[in-house]
Amino acid sequence: MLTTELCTLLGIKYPIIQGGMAWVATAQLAAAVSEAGGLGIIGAGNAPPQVVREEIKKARSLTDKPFGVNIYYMSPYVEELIDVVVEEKVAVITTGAGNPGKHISKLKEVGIKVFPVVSSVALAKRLARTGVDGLIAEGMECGGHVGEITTMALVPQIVDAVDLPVIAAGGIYDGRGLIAALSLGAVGVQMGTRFICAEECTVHPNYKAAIIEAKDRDTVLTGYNGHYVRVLKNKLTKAFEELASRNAGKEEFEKLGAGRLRDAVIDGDVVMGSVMSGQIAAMVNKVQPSKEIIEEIIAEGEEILKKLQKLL
Ligand code: TUI
Repeated sequence: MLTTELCTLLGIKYPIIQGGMAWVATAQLAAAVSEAGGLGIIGAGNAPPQVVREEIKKARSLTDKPFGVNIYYMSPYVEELIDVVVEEKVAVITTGAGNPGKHISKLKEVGIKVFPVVSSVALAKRLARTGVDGLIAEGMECGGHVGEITTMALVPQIVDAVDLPVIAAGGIYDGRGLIAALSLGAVGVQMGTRFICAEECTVHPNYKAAIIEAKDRDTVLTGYNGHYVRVLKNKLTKAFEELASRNAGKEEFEKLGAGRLRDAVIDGDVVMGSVMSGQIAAMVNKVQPSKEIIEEIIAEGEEILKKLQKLL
């Protein structure tokens, strides 16, 4: 069976973790992914601590397998959220958009494993020194906020730069992506976009349909001054392009973007909402149960390993 050191480290069956997508990664999705043998993640996003606590309790009622919480370090509730995950003793946290260094000792005291998401070698080296358990190297093929380096180039550089387990993210859809990531030195993969189209994912059906309909060139980077977000092209991205064409300032970008992810995820506004998606959207062509997604990837990965073995 296809297994890696990540499985032992996290107590999971398969080396697949689900992205901690704000608004998207609810308790239902996280529990389904964990129940299927991966690591499900609740995306805390900007949600208040009490909401996140309820989500943790809900996930616990749906699975007795380990799951995690993603903490978005731009949230106004970071300190309270750390208290929640410590009190609830979640197995793992992944972190984004910030440095969890000052919370490591508090988290370690209750045995919580910490996996920050990073998008550059410099950031990977800096966070590796804080005592984290591993890193998630996120290439710019991913959805949402992106760095500048592709998964193919980023993962081996981070693997070489740190003495920690590295999980590859960005551009991974199937068994081919999983084996490619392992070949680059990763111990597992994190996948977001494909899990948006999991049956158990609670996003509005319009969001799933938009991903299913997307073709290879249908994502675009929007943003300003090195801060870019990958989303599906729509009327909102046209409005962002207009801002960019007249060199609008940060305030105008922020005003136009405010609340748009929620509009897409909850209300199903895929016209003026922010439909964050990775470049693999074009490969997603149906809604499937999380268990089927995971088992398909593992079966494909095992077939590829057998084929590759014959090359020797
Ligand atoms: O965070 C992401 N991707 C995201 S966040 C997002 S939008 C959102 N909207 C509402 C609520 C919450 C989120 C869409 N996509 N990726 C993880 C990531 N983090 N990539 C890079 C980083 C990062 C960046 C800077 C990590 C650390 C860092 O700085 C560390 C330091 O030292 O300050």
